[in-house]
Amino acid sequence: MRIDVVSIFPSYFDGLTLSLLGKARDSGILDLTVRDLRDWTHDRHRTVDDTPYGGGAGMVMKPEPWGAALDELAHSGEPGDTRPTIIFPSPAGEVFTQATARDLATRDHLIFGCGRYEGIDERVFEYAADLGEVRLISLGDYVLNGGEVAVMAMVEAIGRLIPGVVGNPESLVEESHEDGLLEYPSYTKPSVWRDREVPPILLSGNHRAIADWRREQQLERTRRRRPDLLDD
Ligand code: 6GU
Repeated sequence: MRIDVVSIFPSYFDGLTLSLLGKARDSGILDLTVRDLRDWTHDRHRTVDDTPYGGGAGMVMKPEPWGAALDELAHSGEPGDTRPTIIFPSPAGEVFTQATARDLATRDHLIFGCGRYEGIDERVFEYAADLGEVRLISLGDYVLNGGEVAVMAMVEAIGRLIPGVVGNPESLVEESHEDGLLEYPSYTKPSVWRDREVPPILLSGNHRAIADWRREQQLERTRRRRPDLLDD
């Protein structure tokens, strides 16, 4: 999979060289490139924002650097090139879930455009729709200063679903949200720690009983912490 990220703070994404995603990049499974939006400016100050038409607080990202960036990144020039999925992180978008991550992990080419300030000139979204499928995606109902942290989260959630990125694929299915429930509690040695015992069933060797207990724990936790996941 190819992922391009465009940001005015590319160093935010240095963390993506670490750990599993770093390995996926080294091995060629994940072709991840982070680009500075200012590379597509032409003035001395490398300007990416301007005042809003109609007035109001703050600044708006100018369309020209975004247009040039999308033109360059959407057309790889390679034969058999497909249209990219172009994602703009936005608190006004659809909410990102594990289902979104699963969907996006099947795409050949993702482009993430990180907005800052009061947002990006609306015409950029219309233009992007000529180049690929546009998605506005939010991390949840709270406000961040820009899309960078949201894109870090999305790239990690999507990247670990690409075949070969997580060494043991079984570890993917036993996690919170993969089956619509929160995950069961885990324990390791010692069997008694500071007077606290590991639930005895886990030491019983009865695999059927352990599986039943874990499922019950998942349901109980989900009922208590996230009843919204059980509606419908
Ligand atoms: Cl994707 N962007 C910003 N700026 N704030 C957010 C968000 C995204 N998701 C939740 N809050």
